Order: sequence, then C-alpha cells, then structure tokens
Amino acid sequence: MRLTRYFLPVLKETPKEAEIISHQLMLRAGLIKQQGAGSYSWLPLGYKVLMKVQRIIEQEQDRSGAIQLLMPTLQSAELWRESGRYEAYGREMLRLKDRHEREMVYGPTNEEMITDIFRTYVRSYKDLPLNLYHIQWKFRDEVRPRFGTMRSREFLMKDAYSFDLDREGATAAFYRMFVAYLRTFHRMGLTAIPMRADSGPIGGDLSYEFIVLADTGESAVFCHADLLKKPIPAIDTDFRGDLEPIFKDWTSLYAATEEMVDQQAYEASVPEDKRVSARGIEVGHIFYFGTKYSAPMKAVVTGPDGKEVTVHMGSYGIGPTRLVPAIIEASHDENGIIWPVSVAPFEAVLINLKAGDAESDAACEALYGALRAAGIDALYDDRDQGAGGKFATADLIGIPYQLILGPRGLKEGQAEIKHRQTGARETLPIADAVGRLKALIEPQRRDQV
Ligand code: 5CA
Repeated sequence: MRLTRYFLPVLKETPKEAEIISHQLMLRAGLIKQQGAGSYSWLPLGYKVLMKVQRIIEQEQDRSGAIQLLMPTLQSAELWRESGRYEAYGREMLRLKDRHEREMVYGPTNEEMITDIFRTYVRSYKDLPLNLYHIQWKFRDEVRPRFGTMRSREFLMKDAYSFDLDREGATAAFYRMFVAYLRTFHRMGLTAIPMRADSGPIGGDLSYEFIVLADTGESAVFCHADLLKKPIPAIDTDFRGDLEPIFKDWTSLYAATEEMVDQQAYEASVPEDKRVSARGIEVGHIFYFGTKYSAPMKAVVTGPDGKEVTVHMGSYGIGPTRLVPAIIEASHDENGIIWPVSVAPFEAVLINLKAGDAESDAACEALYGALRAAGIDALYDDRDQGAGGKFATADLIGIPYQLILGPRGLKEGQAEIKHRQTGARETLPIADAVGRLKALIEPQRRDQV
C-alpha cells in the first residue's frame, strides 16, 4: 500500500478525552474514530488489525472443532421471555420496538437464539457433540463505557456455544475451548492467564476468565508467578485426546480475580516470592451452565436408550474489539505502538528518505515491488515529506520493521532495517534487504503454536 493513496488520519496531539495509553494511541495512530458514547468506527489501519485478530480467533476455533455461522444483531423479545432473561437482564439490554409494535432487543449475547437454532434442527444424540460460533456486534448499555473500544457499548464478540448429552461431554467441550483460548491469545503475542470467575448474568457453575496483565486493567488479580511463563500446550492439530490434564495443570496454580479471591487460600498456596498481585484486562470468558437455557427452551435430543435428554450447554466469549487495545497496553513505548507481527496492520514499512528524487524513487519502487513479490504486507511511505515525520509516523503506527533508503545509502548500495521492538538497526546491501526481512518476519507470523 502506498501511503499517498491510503487513508491514515494520524493526530499530532494526544486527545484529552483519552485516559489510558491504548485509547490515546488508537486515536493518534488513526485506528478508530469515536461516533458516540461507547461507539467507534474502525478506520482502515485499525480494521486491518481487527481482521487479523479475528482471523486468529477463527483459525483456533475451527481447529478445536467449533463451526462458524452468523446470527442477526436484533432479536425478538419472545426468545428472551422463554429463558426468563427478558426481565432479568435489566437496563444493560437495549430494547426497541419495530413498526408493528413488536418488542425487540439488540443482542447483548446469543444463548437464547442459538438454543432456538439447535432445537429446530437437532433431534438425536448422534448429532452431538456440537459447537457453533459467530463473530457479531453486541450492544450492552454499559453504565460506564470508557477507555475507547476496551469497554464500549457496541462491541464485537466471538461467542461459541457447545451442546452435549451430559455433564461429562460438556466438560470435555469446555476443556477444548480452554486450550483453544490459550493458543489464541499466545498467537497474538499476549500472556493471558485463566482465572476462576463468577458467572454473573450468564449463569452456571464452572467459569473461567482469561486475563491479560496491564497496569490499566479494570480488575485486580492475584496469581502464582509461574503461570506467567508456562509453555503453551502444543497439541495435536485436531484436538484429539484427553485435555483434562492440560486444564488441571493450568488451573492448579492459584489465580483469581478480586471478586473471587480468597486471600487466605492465596497466601497458603503461593510462596511469598511467587505472589503476583496486579491489574488485568479480561479478554475472554468461558462458562459451563448445564441446562439453564436448554431446560426452559426445551432443547432436547433422543438419547442412546430412546429417552429424551435435555442437552448440556456452555458458552465461550472473546472480545476482538477489546483485544486490540489490550495488545497495545501490553506492547508500546513512548513513541507509539509496537505490533507483534501476527497482528500488525503491515509487516514492514518502506521509508523513502527523499521522495521526489528520481534515483531514490526508482530504487524504492523496485524495493516495493520486491517486497510484494516476496509476500510481505508492506506500506510504502512515498510522501514528499521530511525524514523526521516519516520516522515518527512509522514508530507511532507500530509497524514491526522499517526498511529505510535514502540518497546516501543508495550511493553506497546500502539500505537500513530498523526493528521497531528493540530499536536495533542493521545496514545491509540493498539486494539482500527483502530476503532478510522475509527471514525475520516469516517465523513470527505464528500460523501454528
Ligand atoms: N455469553 C457469554 C460468552 S459467549 C458472554 O457474554 N460473556 S462475557 O459477558 O464475559 O463477554 C465475553 C467477552 O466479550 C469478554 O470477555 C470481553 O472480551 C468482551 N466484552 C464484554 N463486554 C464488552 C464491552 N463492553 N466492550 C468490549 N468488549 C466486551
């Protein structure tokens, strides 16, 4: 992409309304624009990151056996009356009426609708296990929308719903999602710690949150330090086998959010030098809730003995529009964002230090062509502007590698690569630059764990 033909509205000043660094940087780097209270447009650069985050989520969901579909945002109030949540959900749910005076809600989550889909089509235990997911906008009329897309009113959620014959089957589904989540966050360069949680309005008795540690996190968390450096399970790509040992291994070390923490148990089970009390951002939440929705909504199948069985369900949420700021909170410096390659909007930025100079332009055009031919997603800063501004933009928007070429280097046949994360610089023959970038970038794309 040529910057002169792109749409990248970067801001010089830090917007006053933004309290936390990720919100400031998302506005400054032209990732989002506020449209109303807790409502944001995703501008092209932000949208590219969001799509990469979603792609990783989809790959790991698919790999775990979940199947993608798409449900609408507006739902009939009737469905919510069936489960008993129409009254229970309270003012967080946006309610509206259509021209026929039919009561509708803008979905804050989809347990009811997916249960309706299930009961329409599934009749036999032979069709289980089943796990269906979608990525769709949700609306929650949060009391305090804040921190940009971190806690907005309209936000994207990946929500998956599992259906099983019994508690044992549902627990196995829960473990699969648990492992899929560990892999998902790891591929985005995040350390996310599973913590036992309260299940709130979703209900159920088994519930874990995945928390990314950051000073600006909304909740206080307490955990064992070893959780922060646990290797991610490299499992069979089809998720076969028993995943309970992985779940047990990860949850045997103490970790809890402030709502759930038991200070005595924490101090008893974690040696003093291993106690981490920090703040964290909840990026995912998984629930097992048995027959809470399937019983009132009559989602039943015929079991192996011919008798009717009410199915056991779980639901599994991840917030893609929250993950983008969470990644920034975890990875930035005083000059801007530092994207991990796996979610970076561009993998490299080519900086022409003297746009307008015939020789520089020709050499940069050739390099830009070579970058594309090598399959590197590159931004070409071809603006007719001073070098200082170009370096500042490249740092601000966080592109992992800067490939820098100017008249002086050109004379010596040399280009420079700057690593955004470490600040390291290497000078190398122009002809070697693209090959070197490819070697740096490819292993970090993290298609696998
Ligand atoms: N039905 C269940 C799971 S599918 C559910 O709604 N879970 S949740 O309430 O915990 O939300 C799931 C995820 O959505 C959260 O972990 C968070 O990443 C994201 N999320 C929730 N509320 C917001 C919000 N106001 N802004 C941005 N992301 C949010």
